[in-house]
Amino acid sequence: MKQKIIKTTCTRDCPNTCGLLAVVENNRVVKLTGNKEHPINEGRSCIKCSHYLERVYNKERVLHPLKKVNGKFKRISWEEALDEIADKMKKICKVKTPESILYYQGFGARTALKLVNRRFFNLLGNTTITKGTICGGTGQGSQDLDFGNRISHDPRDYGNSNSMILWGRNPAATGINLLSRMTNIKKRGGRVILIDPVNTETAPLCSMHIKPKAGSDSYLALALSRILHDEGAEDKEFLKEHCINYEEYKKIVYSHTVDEYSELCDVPVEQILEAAEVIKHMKPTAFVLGWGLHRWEYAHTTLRAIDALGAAAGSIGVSGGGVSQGFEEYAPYDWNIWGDQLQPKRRKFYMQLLGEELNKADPKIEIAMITAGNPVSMLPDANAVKKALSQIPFLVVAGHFLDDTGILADIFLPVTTFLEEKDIVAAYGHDFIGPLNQAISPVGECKSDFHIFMELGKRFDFANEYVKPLDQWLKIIMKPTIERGISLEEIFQGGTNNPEAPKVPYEDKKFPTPTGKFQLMKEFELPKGRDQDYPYQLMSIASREWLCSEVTLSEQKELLPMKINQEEGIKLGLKDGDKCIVENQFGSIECIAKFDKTQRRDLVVIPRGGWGQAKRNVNELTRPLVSKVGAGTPYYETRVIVRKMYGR
Ligand SMILES: Nc1nc2c(c(=O)[nH]1)N[C@H]1C(S)=C(S)[C@@H](COP(=O)(O)OP(=O)(O)OC[C@H]3O[C@@H](n4cnc5c(=O)[nH]c(N)nc54)[C@H](O)[C@@H]3O)O[C@H]1N2
Ligand SMILES: Nc1nc2c(c(=O)[nH]1)N[C@H]1C(S)=C(S)[C@@H](COP(=O)(O)OP(=O)(O)OC[C@H]3O[C@@H](n4cnc5c(=O)[nH]c(N)nc54)[C@H](O)[C@@H]3O)O[C@H]1N2
Ligand SMILES: [Mo]
Repeated sequence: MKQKIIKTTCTRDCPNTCGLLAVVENNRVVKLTGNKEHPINEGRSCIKCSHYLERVYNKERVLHPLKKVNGKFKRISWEEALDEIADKMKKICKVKTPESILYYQGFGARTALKLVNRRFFNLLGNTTITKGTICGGTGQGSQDLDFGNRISHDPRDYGNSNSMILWGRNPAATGINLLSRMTNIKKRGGRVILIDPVNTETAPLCSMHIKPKAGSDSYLALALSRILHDEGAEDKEFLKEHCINYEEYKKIVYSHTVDEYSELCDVPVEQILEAAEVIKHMKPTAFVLGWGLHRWEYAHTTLRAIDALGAAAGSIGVSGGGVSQGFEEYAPYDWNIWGDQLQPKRRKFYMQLLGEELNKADPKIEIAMITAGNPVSMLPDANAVKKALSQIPFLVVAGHFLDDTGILADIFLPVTTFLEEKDIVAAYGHDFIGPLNQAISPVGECKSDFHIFMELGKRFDFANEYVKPLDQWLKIIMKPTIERGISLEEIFQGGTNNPEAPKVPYEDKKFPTPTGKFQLMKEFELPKGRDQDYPYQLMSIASREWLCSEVTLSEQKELLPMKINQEEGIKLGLKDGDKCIVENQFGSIECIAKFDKTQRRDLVVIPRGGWGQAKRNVNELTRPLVSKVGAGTPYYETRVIVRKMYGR
């Protein structure tokens, strides 16, 4: 059998954005593996990749357009589907206002060509779009305050680190590219410390695991800085020469003793001292922050206290050091193509408050289109989101499966996977720009978002300026990168580093802040958490086995696991493996209790991403809220009670 090997890149919502090789026989991908030539993943790939073909060729995948008639989906043609969508949109624009049309773009895939999606709605008029983010906004917002711009170290630079502090990150599940770099630090005699309230799969891979009270890390960062200051081990030159607000920051650091901090973050003093020893003696220290840290209302205090600790530790602008959080995955593209400048005055809904925004909308939403997202499973207060989306007169969903959002659609449009597409993708975990060379033709009648929007665009009077061939749009969108000397051919042959990306950010100690200096935090406020009468903090974190809500129904036969400290479980009358109820003011779900002897007693852990259809949606319990900085989503500001289930 003749085989083809196609170089492509994973576009799934994950910081790794691995370079992959698709082995193709007879227009079918028979194997998907890591590409050894890719400088970041170097041939590695994760469990999600090895199972991805099961998703591409899954019998639950939708392969032709569907329309709901009398509550049941029936197959229709693309012509019918697109005509109906275009007619309804034109009518609403005429008899009401484009404001009654909502576009919601999820985080499913963030490739170059996706920029034309929102452009379509901007050309249509002052349609409603979303603001805020359900992923990394808080980290970006906070680091922008300190550094002027959030720029992270290239993962390859960890080859120069002598220690690493993984703070609220779970690379064993979410970050395959970090694992070998962690191992190499340990091999060189350095230490890798994990700071995470949860016992994750990453903990056994680290030299030490510190488990602070969830959401209280700013106290831990301040305690570490206080020890450095007490011992005269702070980076005096950097703090005095390259920072502003040093006196104010020092006052915050000295506002508590190490013992008081230890109590506030619930970490034994000995552990804080041990971590301080590593920061003092194993320089440079790379502080590597995850996304878990973001999901708190006051997450900026944590981020900013860690940035400041990085400054005190002498990590900033230093090879092998840094406080790295993430990368701008849209960096290589021309943002004008989104076309938001065409609609400067328009309504925007907070993504994370979608249920509430839809309920109070005036004018109300008549048509909504959702692409690459599953808001019913992934937004907080899922019950409210589901109810509000169900009430929209005409809902169009473009995706792969009839997930919790898909099943609400009036028209469902089946979309290709990245293996069926030509495109370009950048990452939020590194600076490498990767190609999507089309490996196979579309499965069934699926079409890419790009082709859907082009064909929809043909039906409108702005078609002339909107409808262009794919290669032409790619050239337009990639213009800034092409101007930096990179050709598209180079990208399609394997990819390239973003030429703008520094290997060691801020090596020149110049910061794009208004003062040109690193801005240390000068205020500190961390109010007491809410709902203290509910005993457990609910940590709804990423699962190692699956990605966000990309699961199928047949994989969701069991109830969600809920990890609880063994003694707490026994206190509640539970046995390991018992069914239980987890509930609060937002909802109630059934779970299977899984005992963990060493887990913190004040929290329970339930993986995110399950579907309500399978009684596995943890977001039926989460609080809809916007973080104080960066318009992020504080999913973990949620507390619950756990009850034994009787009589079932
Ligand atoms: N297998 C898999 N991979 C994924 C995903 C997935 O669902 N599954 N999701 C993808 C997405 S969308 C993203 S954004 C990334 C996320 O990547 P990560 O940030 O690595 O993963 P998370 O589970 O979101 O959070 C990491 C850890 O933060 C911890 N954490 C939460 N709150 C706190 C706190 O207050 N203090 C401290 N110190 N730690 C805290 C959690 O316990 C969790 O273990 O991964 C991507 N990759
Ligand atoms: N409780 C709780 N909830 C959370 C989080 C948490 O920590 N706790 N984390 C949050 C985070 S970090 C994130 S990023 C969000 C993710 O929230 P979403 O982006 O809504 O979730 P996904 O499950 O990634 O949904 C993406 C969907 O798009 C589809 N898809 C993939 N590629 C394409 C494409 O090219 N076109 C189209 N049309 N569809 C495509 C996929 O099949 C999938 O169904 O969830 C958030 N939700
Ligand atoms: Mo995310």
